[in-house]
Parts: sequence; C-alpha cells; structure tokens
Amino acid sequence: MTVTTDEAYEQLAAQSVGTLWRHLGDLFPAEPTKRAVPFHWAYRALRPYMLHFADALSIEEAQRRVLMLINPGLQQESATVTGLYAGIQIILPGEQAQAHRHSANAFRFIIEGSGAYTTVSGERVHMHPGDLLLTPGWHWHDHYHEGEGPMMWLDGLDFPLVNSLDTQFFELHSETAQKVSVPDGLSSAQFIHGRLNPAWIGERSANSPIGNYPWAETKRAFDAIADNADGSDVDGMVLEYTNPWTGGPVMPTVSCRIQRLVPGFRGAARRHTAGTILHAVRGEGTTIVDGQEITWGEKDIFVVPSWATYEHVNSSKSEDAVLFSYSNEPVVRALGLYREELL
Ligand code: 1HN
Repeated sequence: MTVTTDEAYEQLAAQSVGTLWRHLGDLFPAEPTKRAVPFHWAYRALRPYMLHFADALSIEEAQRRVLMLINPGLQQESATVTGLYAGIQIILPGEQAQAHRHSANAFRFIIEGSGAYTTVSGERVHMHPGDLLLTPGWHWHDHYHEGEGPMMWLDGLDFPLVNSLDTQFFELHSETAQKVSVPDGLSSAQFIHGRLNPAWIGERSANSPIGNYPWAETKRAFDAIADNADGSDVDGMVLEYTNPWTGGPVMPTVSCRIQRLVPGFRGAARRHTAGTILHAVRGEGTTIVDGQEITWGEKDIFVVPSWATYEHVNSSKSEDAVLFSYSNEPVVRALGLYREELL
C-alpha cells in the first residue's frame, strides 16, 4: 500500500473507521469522566420566571409549562445529571395540561400550591406539597388545577437515559382529558400500607402501583423514628420510597429518597457512581461536592454527579433540614456498575 500514515488516518476516518491507539485514554479513563458538574438552582431566583411564563404562555401553547434545569456539562442531552432530568412545572387555576404518554418514567414532587391533580391511567391523583406522584413509562397522564393560586412541582424523568438508548416513544391522547375509570386516589388507598397488599391483583410490576406517596405518610414515618436514631453517617435518617411488590425502587430506573438531617448534622464524606438530584423540602444547609460548597435554601435544587465526593451539613442549631432526592442507582446496580467509597 502506498499511502503515508497521515493519509491512512484521513482515509480511514472518511470510511468511519477509528484507530483505538489514539483513543484508549479518553475512552477508558482511570476513573469516570465527570461530564456533569456540581450545580445549584435557587428556587427564589426561578419562581418569578415561572410566574412570568404562566402569564405569557397559555397551557395550550406549551402543553407543559416547565423550566428545565440543565447541567452545564450536559447541554446536548438536556440532562440534569447523567441519565436523569429535573424541571419545575407550573399550572394555574382552571388549566388542563393535555393527556399524553411517553416511554420515559416520570414522577412529580409537589413544591407549592393546592387543588391540582393529575390523572394517571384512569385514576385522579390529588397533589399536596411534599407528595410524590408516579407516572411510570407509557401511562397516560394529564394535569388539572381546580384550586386557587399557582401550583408548582418538581418533575423528575429518566428521558436522557431513554433517549441515549434510542428507545423513546411519545404519543398525544386523542382527547385533552383521558377518561376517569376508578375512584380518586384508589392506588394509594390500596397500597400505601406496604405490608398488606391487595392479593387479588395479579400483575406485579417492576413499577410501584402507588400513584401518590403522600407527605402525611412520609411525615408519619419520620415521626416514628426516634430523634436519637443512628441513621446513616453520610445521609442521616434516610428513607427510600419503595415498590410494595418488590421492596425495591419505585420504578426500575429511579430510586427516590427522603432524608432528615437533624440540627448540627455533619455527614461523613462519600462518593458513588449514581448521579443524584436533590431538592430541599425544608431547612437550609451546605453540601460540599468535590470541594465546592453548595449552600442551599428551602425549595432549591442541586446535583451530586456520579463519583463526586459529597458531604451534607445542617448548620442550624434548632431546625431540621429535609432533602428529597432521586438517582439512577437502580440502573447502575442492575448493570453491575455500582461502586461506592467512604472517604
Ligand atoms: C412530561 O410529560 C411532563 O407530563 C413534564 O408533566 C416534563 C419533560 C420532558 C418530557 C416530558 C408532564 C416533561 C415531560
């Protein structure tokens, strides 16, 4: 063959062929390359924009009125941490957000307002601050607001993962609203107890059958835990929302948790390979992420990327801090890629 080496590289590239020896280092870094960066969004800074668009943009035009919280390192895929997304949605009294469904799993964690509900697969699920509502993949869902004042919530979806696998489907319902076919809140009423499950229901899905994990139940669980309980050195009194059929995560791709950091809590440092998105339900504190201090206040959202070292601090002497969080830990574990290190 009569080519120079430069020509060989060029000609191979033109045939969509690479040469591994030039890429080993970037394809196989000694440790995960952190494309996602530690980041923080202050709720107080975003709220006026939510209200602006609630006024400036009709729900019919928007379909969903959502501010996307995009990690500066993940602009291409509109992700918040690798594989996961967070957004803040607003709906006004009298509005209806069109029924649709998609392959991506979704949930909502309610931030403020009252009187709204979502319909998921024929069941109306009413929303209150602190509630966790599930919309597993390919379930029809549409939102309504029959109360007063704006209603806002955190949307969590796994669409960056679904899109990265080229497995996303999306469909609009033929009508604005799907038909309601069961009593309001039925799934939660039947399943929230967890240790007594309806035995007549045959299908035991990898998705939790619970439409709403109400704040009232979460609070009951925290109240039942003594103030001097050990908790985790890293995460304090941390509870995982579970699928009553399996005891595992609420959906196959997402683990949702809630944690209480008692006044003066200073967590041990840890890193693991599950990218995590956190939301301060109440209180304020500091999380040190790879040496960067993230000071968060009530309702803020921040992220701990995969393999970033983190350390939670509640410096208040009198007030609890409560963090809701979600991560792609179930995916990472299922693929045998979970690693953690206490530092
Ligand atoms: C979606 O369907 C909702 O149903 C919210 O409220 C946010 C972000 C991306 C794709 C679909 C919703 C979404 C979304």
